[in-house]
Amino acid sequence: MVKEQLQGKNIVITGASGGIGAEIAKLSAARGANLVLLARSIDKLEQLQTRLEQNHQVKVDVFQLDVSDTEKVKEVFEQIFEKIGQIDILVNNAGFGVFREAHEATMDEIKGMFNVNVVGLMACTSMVLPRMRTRRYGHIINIASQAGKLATPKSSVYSATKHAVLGYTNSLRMELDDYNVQVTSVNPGPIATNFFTIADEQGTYVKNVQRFMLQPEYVAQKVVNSMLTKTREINLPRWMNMGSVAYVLFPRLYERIGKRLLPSK
Ligand code: NJP
Repeated sequence: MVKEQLQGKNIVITGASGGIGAEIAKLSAARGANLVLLARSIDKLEQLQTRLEQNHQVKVDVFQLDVSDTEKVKEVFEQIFEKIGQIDILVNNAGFGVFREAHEATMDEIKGMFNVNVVGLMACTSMVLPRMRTRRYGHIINIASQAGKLATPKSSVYSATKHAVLGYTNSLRMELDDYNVQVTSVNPGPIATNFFTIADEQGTYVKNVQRFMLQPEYVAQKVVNSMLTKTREINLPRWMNMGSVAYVLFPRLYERIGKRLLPSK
């Protein structure tokens, strides 16, 4: 993608206070995009805002937002529209996981994951859809997961949320195809971020997948390169996506082997 393509565009990123979201913010600013950064940790957002505005000729706005609070989502997006006019690209990145077997997951964890990963993502998307459809312009990028394609033991709830994100994203793409609005899902494998502080309290999974871990900068680079292009999905690493293809083709075999061989959580 040519660098100029993002120059002066308005990009909103949820979950921008760390991990992949913060890396996407840095790379987008380096390409001249103006940013609106959202997360609960307003102090971290403000630090990133200062750094990006110092290093690049861009405007960065920040808002404190828990995406699971749908009333607040509406309020914040109305403030964003008032402040910057149009949103060209929405990156739905906020999310978390707790790796437990289904029988161990509490209702609070189940509702928490669905409210952030699914309902929050849909709430933010709903706020940009009317204007993107009217303008016949825009790009919605949903950070899903390989867990949205490939079920693994000990991630039943997290995996269910990401399957939901992919179902929603695939429908959305068809609904928006005639409106020139692009829709991309991003399905990475494990990435070295703070995600695992909550997801994998014991550190077992991190230890088992250490050698496969992607770096957040690499994932962010792929996401930013896809902006305003017709990219259906980003699957990282490529070989891991072969697993989800094999799952579709040979589900029984996969589950028989997978329950023993998949990296233990
Ligand atoms: O995780 P982390 P990642 N409302 O923990 C924010 C997916 N993914 O960058 O609110 C608003 O470093 C949180 O900010 P704060 C994953 O499912 C990951 O790895 O201030 N924001 C922070 O900025 C997720 O969708 C892996 O605490 C909320 C950010 O989200 C996305 O990648 C693999 C929030 C999380 O940063 C980014 O995760 C994969 C809320 N209620 C998919 N709750 C992986 N890391 O291995 C959290 O396939 N945030």
